[in-house]
Amino acid sequence: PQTIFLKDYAEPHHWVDTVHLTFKLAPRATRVMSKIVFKPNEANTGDLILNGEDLTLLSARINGAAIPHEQTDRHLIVKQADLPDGPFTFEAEVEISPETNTALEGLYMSSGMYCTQCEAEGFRKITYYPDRPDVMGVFTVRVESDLPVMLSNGNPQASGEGWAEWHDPWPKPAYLFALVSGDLLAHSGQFTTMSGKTVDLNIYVRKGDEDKCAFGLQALIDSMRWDEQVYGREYDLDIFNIVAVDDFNMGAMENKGLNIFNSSCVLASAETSTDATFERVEGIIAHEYFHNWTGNRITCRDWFQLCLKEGLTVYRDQMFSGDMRSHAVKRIEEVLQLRARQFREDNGPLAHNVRPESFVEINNFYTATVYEKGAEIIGMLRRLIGDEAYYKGCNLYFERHDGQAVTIEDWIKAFEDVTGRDLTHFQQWYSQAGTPRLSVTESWADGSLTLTFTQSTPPTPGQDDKRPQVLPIMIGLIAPDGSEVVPNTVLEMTESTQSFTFDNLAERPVTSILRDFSAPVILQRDIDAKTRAFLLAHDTDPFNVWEMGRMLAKDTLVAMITEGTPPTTDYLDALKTMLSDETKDPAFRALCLALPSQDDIAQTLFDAGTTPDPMAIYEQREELRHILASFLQDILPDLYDKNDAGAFKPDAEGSGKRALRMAVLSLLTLNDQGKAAQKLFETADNMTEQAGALMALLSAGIGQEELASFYAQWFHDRLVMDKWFMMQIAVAAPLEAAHIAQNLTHHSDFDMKNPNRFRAVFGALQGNHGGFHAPDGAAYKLLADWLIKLDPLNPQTTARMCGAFETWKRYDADRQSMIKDQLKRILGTPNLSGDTTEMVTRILG
Ligand code: DPP
Ligand code: ZN
Repeated sequence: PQTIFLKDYAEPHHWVDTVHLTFKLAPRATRVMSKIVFKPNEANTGDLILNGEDLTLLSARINGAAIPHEQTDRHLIVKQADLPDGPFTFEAEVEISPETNTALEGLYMSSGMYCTQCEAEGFRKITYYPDRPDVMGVFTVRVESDLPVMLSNGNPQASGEGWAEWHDPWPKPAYLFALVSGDLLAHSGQFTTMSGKTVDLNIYVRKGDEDKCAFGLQALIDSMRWDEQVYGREYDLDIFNIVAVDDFNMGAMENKGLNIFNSSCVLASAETSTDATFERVEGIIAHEYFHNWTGNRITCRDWFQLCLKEGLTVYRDQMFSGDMRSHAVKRIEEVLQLRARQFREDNGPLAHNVRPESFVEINNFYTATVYEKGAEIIGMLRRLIGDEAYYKGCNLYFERHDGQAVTIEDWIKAFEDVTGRDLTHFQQWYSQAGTPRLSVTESWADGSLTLTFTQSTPPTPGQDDKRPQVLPIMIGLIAPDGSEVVPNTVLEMTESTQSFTFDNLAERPVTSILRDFSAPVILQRDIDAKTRAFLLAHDTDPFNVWEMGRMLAKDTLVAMITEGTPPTTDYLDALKTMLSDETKDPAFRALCLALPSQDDIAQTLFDAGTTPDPMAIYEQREELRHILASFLQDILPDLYDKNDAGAFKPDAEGSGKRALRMAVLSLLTLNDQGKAAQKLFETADNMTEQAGALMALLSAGIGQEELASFYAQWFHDRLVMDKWFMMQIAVAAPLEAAHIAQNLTHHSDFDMKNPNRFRAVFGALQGNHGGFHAPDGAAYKLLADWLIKLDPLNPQTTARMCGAFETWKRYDADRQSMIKDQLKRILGTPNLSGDTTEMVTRILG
């Protein structure tokens, strides 16, 4: 495999004008006829270089005549000397086999339907083409199929018995191409845009799923309206189609006018989907829709710029979800995710820049760093320049680059131009990996408070010396009586050490630092118990209130694990007060009740210089759950009853109540031998509560009967079955997890070719920290066995799942050596894919 470098970027030798494609669909012998009008790039002339993989070439012509060409297993090349002067038409016919395409990249089949996934480099498995995002063409597509529904990008142009033609007027790179054909039903609606155009909306699904589309359709309509109201962006075709596909490597894909979704990210119904699923569906529908402007109308020059569209689009979908639900709750959930996935990545061997400088397989860079840290950068930019300049800059970017394939520099330049600021230093967020550590000291004299911040970023692979980053640090100052004397203020830190002074203060205030988590850093603050309790009670920033509670919970667990110290009454009382405070949003209280994850505690211990012992972490966390259940026993039943949300509605209010109710139930089950949970399991009319009850029972070591009846009730529903697989592994005791997972791989409903099912089992296993790191190494071996089996079928999903091992250097010598052995065994597998080779090599370091 070859390493590709950002610094080597060169424009293509040829641009594309128009593309005509005809697909004669057949499971093992699909014919693809292409007719592409090329024009030479006068700025960089040379051979015609087309990508193509796994294609059988039947014919190739230029301007109607056969041509001399070279063919490798990756390219078709026509020498410059053999090309006509000026524009020319290239025509080819190839044969491909969608039915045997298990990699789910290019054109493939899923449950009897044809579908495509072309991002990043899948189009080259469909036909010969300059498969790079800076080459944009106008596509016209004819589909010939035995199946009734035939879809492609753009607007429908003509159709007849067994064929349909689509035309997309907007030039696009090949990665946004899509085609679907199947025996599908549409759930339809309409949207009238800000300029009064009517757009037809369809969600296409397999028969039997049509009653799970209403929520997704509403989310689409809400997204379309939001992008008009907030960013002034209107939709630009007559039709917008979404298709649900069961076998899909990612969550969803933003193909122009034809989004393709993993069915788990679009289908939703009260009976089969949890509130978390509803929230995810809403967020992903928005995400893919928002790509229409940030990604499609303006795309990436090359794949190193992936964060240009992903970071920005994640930021946009986060803002949307906050507007639809609660910004405070959403922000806490984002930070939990960021810490669990991105900080974890930044702290290990896979750390990389938000804009990487080299890769072997771009599919390996669809990461938390590119997506979530990429989104944090946009949020910081907005905080630094303010809302008005942010939207002005976005507008300038949209106007200036519409129809272009651009870079991070182009994005930043728009904000420099509207603000007159030099953002060179800020832009370093894209080119320096690692999570900054931020510490702070305070000094007080004569009515002046001085905050002195120090930042440093630990080395990451290939980057030993780090420079200070630009940090927007939002703070507030609170007087001893609880009144806020300095409201939200953004301090702009640019140096390694920097002080900020606040004068004319009557009394020494308490400082609330890094409000709303205004920068993606690890804040190291020595804070005494009194100050923490004060902030817990008086801070006006909900994020920091939660954060204080979080720190208390973490300190409690760390003390239990390392010193055997029982929880302090400070912590227990604070939690009780918080839970009983009915002025606080139930969703927020649920987040406060949730304990830090085992993985989070492991990283915390490691950062503090202690080798984490996964068994001790598991046991002490369980012990704390029991202590909480007993300490809170007076209030739990009442909290449980009061937060019955009644008839199911997947909105913020209902889901907040259910979240709190389920968190309470999990503890209550430790007190009542499962009575309340068993009752709820039987009577619940929605999956949130049914699954919540089952999880509460399983977490308490009971519930096997309910698990069996859950199967009997839901075995016909593949998405609920994913939950059934996942739940029992996720909460298994450490010494049983690998065994349960292994047994489930023999279950007749296990199908390794379906990424959702594979992830249900092995994602749950790696997510069960104690189980994954059980002392016998059984889980390491089991995962490695299955990664080796999956790799020849689906390299992309295999490579991504290797991330389970990325934290291996945290642990003791025994575990390190067991993991290393498994990684080496994977790496030693004959014909291992480039995807997996790159990941394992990087993890081994
Ligand atoms: N479909 C993936 C996403 O939307 C990749 N573009 O993030
Ligand atoms: Zn995206």
